[in-house]
Amino acid sequence: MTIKEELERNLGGKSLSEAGNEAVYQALLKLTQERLAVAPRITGDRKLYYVSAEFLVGKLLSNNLINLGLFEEVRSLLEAAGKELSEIEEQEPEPALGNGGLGRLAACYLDSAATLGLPADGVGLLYHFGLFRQSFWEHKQYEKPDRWLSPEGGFLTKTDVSFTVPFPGGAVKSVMYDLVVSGYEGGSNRLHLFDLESVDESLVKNGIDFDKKDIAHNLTLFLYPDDSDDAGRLLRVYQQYFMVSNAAQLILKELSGKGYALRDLHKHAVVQINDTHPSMIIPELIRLMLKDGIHMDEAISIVEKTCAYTNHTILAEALEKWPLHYLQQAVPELVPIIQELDKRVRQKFPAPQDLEEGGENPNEKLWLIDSHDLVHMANMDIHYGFSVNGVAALHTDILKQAELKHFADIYPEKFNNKTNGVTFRRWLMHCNPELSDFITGKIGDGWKKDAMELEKLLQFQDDKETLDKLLAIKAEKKAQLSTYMEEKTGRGLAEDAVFDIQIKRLHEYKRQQMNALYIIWKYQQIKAGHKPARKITLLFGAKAAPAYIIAKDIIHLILCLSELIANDAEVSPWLEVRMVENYNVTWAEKLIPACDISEQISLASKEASGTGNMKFMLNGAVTLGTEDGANVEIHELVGDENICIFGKSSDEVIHLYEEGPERYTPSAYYPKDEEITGLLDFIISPALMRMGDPENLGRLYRDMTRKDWFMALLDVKEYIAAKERLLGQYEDRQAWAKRMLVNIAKAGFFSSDRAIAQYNQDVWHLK
Ligand code: 26V
Repeated sequence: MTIKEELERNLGGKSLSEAGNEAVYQALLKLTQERLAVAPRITGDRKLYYVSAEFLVGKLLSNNLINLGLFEEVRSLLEAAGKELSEIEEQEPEPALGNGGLGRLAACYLDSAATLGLPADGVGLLYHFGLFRQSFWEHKQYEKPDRWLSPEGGFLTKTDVSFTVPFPGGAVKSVMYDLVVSGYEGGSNRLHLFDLESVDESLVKNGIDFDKKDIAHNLTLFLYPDDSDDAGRLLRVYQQYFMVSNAAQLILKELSGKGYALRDLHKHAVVQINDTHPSMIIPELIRLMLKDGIHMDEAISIVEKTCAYTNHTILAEALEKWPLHYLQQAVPELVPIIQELDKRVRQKFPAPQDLEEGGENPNEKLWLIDSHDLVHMANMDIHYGFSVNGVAALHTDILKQAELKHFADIYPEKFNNKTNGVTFRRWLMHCNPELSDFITGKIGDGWKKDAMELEKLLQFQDDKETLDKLLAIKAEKKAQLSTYMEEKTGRGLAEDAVFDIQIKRLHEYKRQQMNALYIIWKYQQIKAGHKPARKITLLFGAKAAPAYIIAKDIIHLILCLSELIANDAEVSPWLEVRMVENYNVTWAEKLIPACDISEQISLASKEASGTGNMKFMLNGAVTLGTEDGANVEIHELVGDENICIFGKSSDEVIHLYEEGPERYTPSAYYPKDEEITGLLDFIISPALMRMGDPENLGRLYRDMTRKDWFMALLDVKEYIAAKERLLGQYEDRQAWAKRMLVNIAKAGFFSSDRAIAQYNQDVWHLK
């Protein structure tokens, strides 16, 4: 049967052109599911379990079609029937099972592991509600629950695997659901998502509120439940334990299913702990081994050889530390094990004998449990895992030389870097088939399996025809984005504007507020008669954590500026600011291919890697960024000519923090620096205060002029100058197209296939 016949059969005999989009989506889903069901399972003697609280997989239909080799054919069949795949995809709910970079990385890594034929399953939780759905009202963010599960289950399959997880209030049972992860023209692995058998969605009443204490019914309702109170934080511990207990039981079940002894665990399984959310898998595996008669010494030594840890941030507030009494309440059976693990560390690294009462104990930072009875999850991972990695060269250096220096000094052999990567199947082939086809036309399709082949494009860097075509494709993607915006918001975009895009979680360290200061500056310039060479369109996409007040104030500022400018007849022909509502993977897939300038402006040292920066580069955007995270490696690869770097270095920033709060103070700029003062005062100007809420704008103004914890004022002038320089360069269209080409050609290093191959070679040793 041809694909066309199969689809028509799935449509009950109707043709593709007769059927509606929903019916076509169901027909494609069925076709894809049937293919996935028979995709050969990747097997091997040694298997990776990638345990993560987040898997931000995004919509799955196109990705599966690509990996099954059906994408081209389906795309042209639909076209012939007068339909577009992107419209059909609108029918698919997006599983938002993650916050941002960390979760999206996990999804890219599963794709690459399957593509490379490595036996690697993901293990996580089946949240009934993904990251909240964001809406804007009166220029403010509101959150609503995002129920993404469809009654038919979509790509999810319920399995008959179930485990019992002990909690003090009584044991609960799990149900395992599977997503097939198909590799590109390869075999398949699984993403195992555990649900609570007794979960009850009716607990969710007002907005995203629910009874946080009813864990027998709420454990898998939400990704990152609000943790602003004790009950919320305790729920996180319960949730994490539910995840790791299921993961550990699954691992041991598969081990014995293959006929291997428990004490050979480390030979046949490797556990990658993705940030500290799954860290309790260490004591849980030990607990299960003790129950099976293995002694503590041996259990510890087996687990040490099985577990590896990835660190994704140096932000202190994101490094998990749980009060011991929470653990006593939620996971009492793990507490004696954690105490034993801590005791062994203390024996090796005791407090100095002559330590005076209240004196500083230099070894305390190595301990699992500190003197305030806080359990440092990362410390457990580092002592009792065999590998610790950062996610970009600079990040790993900072871990080794500063944040985790005390550990790197005692375990130098454990530390390694694995610069992040992204899957080119989703972030080029799927989201930008025009560019993808063009590249293939130029250099063949070898790059799809070996991304380094993209370098072959360099031979065309002075070829006018190639450069013109690159500009034409960018223009086409901008037009498509404009159409999509028009459909979603009723307002399209000026297609000949330069598109400057900042999309990422809203956080002060990512400095969306610094971009807002640029907007104010540009607004004032235009008002003063200095018009730019062409219109500048600044696009934002970002969700702020519901309890993160300043982040929400920054959204408020951006939305107020957006309206102020739109209503100003003098400025609006030259400047436009748009913030998309409910930014998610689907939005990213539309925005990234249309981007000219990629905003990567974090305070140096704070962005562990970034992965958006890689996706933008791959789609021919030029990075405007600080020397931070993977920007450093992008800079090295493309050279000074093809990136725009500004701002203080990570060394300088770290130095400023070390010197204490008096070292950096916004009072050095406000009100001393006239230009900066004019930008900050604008936040509370009558025009803006009328537009917005004085409470939010006033609070943000006070924060930025008195605290500015992430030092936006430190770099803002250099930032404005750098952006102006880049905008100037944009006007030489041929020279710009060459920059685009070099960025695309040099992006091969950032393929997640490369990253996964390195993890396998250095850490996992799967094949
Ligand atoms: C921390 C917290 C803190 C409490 C609120 C909920 C929450 C959720 C997640 C986290 C961990 C954040 C770590 C993270 O997402 N890091 C990002 O990881 C990306 C992939 O490695 C990397 O590209 C980004 O630079 C890094 O910020």
